[in-house]
Amino acid sequence: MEISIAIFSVVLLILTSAGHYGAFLEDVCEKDDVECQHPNDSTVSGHLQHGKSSQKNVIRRIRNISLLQCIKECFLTSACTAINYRKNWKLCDAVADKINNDRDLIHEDGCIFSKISTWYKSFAGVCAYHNCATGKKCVKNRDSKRGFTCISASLYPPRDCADIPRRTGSSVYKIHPMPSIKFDVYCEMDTEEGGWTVIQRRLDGSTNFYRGWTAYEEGFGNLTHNFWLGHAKIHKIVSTGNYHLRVELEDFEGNTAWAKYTRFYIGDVSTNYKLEVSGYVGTSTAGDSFTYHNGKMFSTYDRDNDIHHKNCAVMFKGAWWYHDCHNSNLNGAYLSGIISSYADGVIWYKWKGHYYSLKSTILMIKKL
Ligand SMILES: [Ca+2]
Repeated sequence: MEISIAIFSVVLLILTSAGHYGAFLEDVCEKDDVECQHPNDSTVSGHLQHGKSSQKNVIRRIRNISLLQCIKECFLTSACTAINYRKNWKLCDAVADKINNDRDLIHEDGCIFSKISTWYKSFAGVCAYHNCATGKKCVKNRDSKRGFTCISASLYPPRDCADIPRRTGSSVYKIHPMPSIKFDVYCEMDTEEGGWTVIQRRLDGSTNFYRGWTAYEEGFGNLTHNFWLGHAKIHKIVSTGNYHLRVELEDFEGNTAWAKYTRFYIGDVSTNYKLEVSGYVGTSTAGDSFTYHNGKMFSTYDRDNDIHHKNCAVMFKGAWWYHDCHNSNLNGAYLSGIISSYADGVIWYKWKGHYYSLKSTILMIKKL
């Protein structure tokens, strides 16, 4: 018995050490994941400082790129001197500060800091010695004498509110969820570190929310006041990554509450804009009145996609991802406080019950 275990161990040892090391790295590491490949890849020169970041003067934030792409983006961006790279989020900061002393860096678990001066310039190709003005980006251009041209910041535009610097404040901004698609949204920069894209807001009863399918699809209202952004736009935004949802509520006595979900997604028109919501955050103060609607299609008075034998949108004077029928009805009739009718106002059941119509609501989303 002991002999067979010994033989087995020897075979195992041979199998695991027989020259498979290189193949192992290739299997595990993504092609351009320099941190993973390092130090076996002799073409890489950069110095990586693990667990560090610079919080000063972040000039660009780029999502969903590799560490090597992040270094390259820094070379292409005028005034960039270093990067912060958060591997878990594939999040790249281009930093413009001169970091003379490593004591200027702060400790941040999971973040990699790297000075651009420790990398081969040739890595950036023809853009290695660009002289683009601040705020511009160098791009390869074979037709140009220099081999490159400088493009303005508007040509590498924000994909959502999280790409817009917080210091610019809450306001309406144009975002570009996909290269060929752009539209205006309201960005909330003051709540929970900012960067939130608002998809619904109700502040008073001056806007009618009892509208049909097409209105909810296209959106309505005024982005600086009461509005529904529109399913088509919401779908395009949430299709670009994983999104959080934050719900802000206020009653007529000045009390506020919020609820947060770590995943929010709506499908396209072929799914009737089916809702996917999960990950209710336990520290939320409003209670969970939305998970009930997970997996449900959207319904309006002229499009009944709920399982109730009647039309929930008509019964509760709203438009929502009704089931049988609702735990929340934030597009319901604006009825101002305590109501005698059943659940047809602006309702968040777990906070104020079925007989209280809220004063204000905000639904906003942010990419992870
Ligand atoms: Ca029905």
